[in-house]
Amino acid sequence: MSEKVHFYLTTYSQEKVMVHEATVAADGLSVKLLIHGMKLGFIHQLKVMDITTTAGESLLHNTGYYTLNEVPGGVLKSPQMHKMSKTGNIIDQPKRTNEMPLNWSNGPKLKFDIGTVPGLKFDFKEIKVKRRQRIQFTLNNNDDMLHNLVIIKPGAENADKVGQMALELGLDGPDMNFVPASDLVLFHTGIVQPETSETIYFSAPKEPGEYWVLCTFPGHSYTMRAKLIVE
Ligand SMILES: [Cu+2]
Repeated sequence: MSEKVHFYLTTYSQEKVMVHEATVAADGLSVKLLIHGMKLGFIHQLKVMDITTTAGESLLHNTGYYTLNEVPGGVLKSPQMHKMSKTGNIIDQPKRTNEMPLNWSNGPKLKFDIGTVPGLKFDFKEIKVKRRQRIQFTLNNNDDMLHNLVIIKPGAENADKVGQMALELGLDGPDMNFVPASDLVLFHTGIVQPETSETIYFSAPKEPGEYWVLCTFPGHSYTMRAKLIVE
């Protein structure tokens, strides 16, 4: 049965979800998982790798399946704005603009199609634009990890700082797309699943400078870094 179900899934739509936290019970007999990305109606496969008993015996069955039919009191897919996080904070992300602003009657001046490459990198090192230009940015996630794209103010220390702030979001991280509410952040996408894309719209800053383009997904910001050069 499971084999058939799995085949169905691979045929139609398969996505990876992220185990954000795993807490082992005091008696060692169960584990509580905090998972980001589960979808209603989907069958979720869980494969437990390399776990042994204290005596060194491995698991008899290391694969399980779970169909998500409902989430009691939960929210399944994050709307863009005004959502409650797990710790009860209101999430408001006004710097994520997925619709072209209505007053851009001539459309964007520049369109960029950006990709990701394995090894936690964007597929570009720098992009040059002119100040105040209307820009359309599409992040295509071509590898098998979760990524976002965050444009922040210039300054090497600021890239480190925003990466650190994203880590410190803790439990609220996934709900906030790992984007901290900070003045250093100018524009951003949400979390982009593997093999999907997201488009954002923004006007280039009026101050020339070398702005950072980061992925602030935990652990990515040190290598997933590029520049938006505003001339
Ligand atoms: Cu990333």
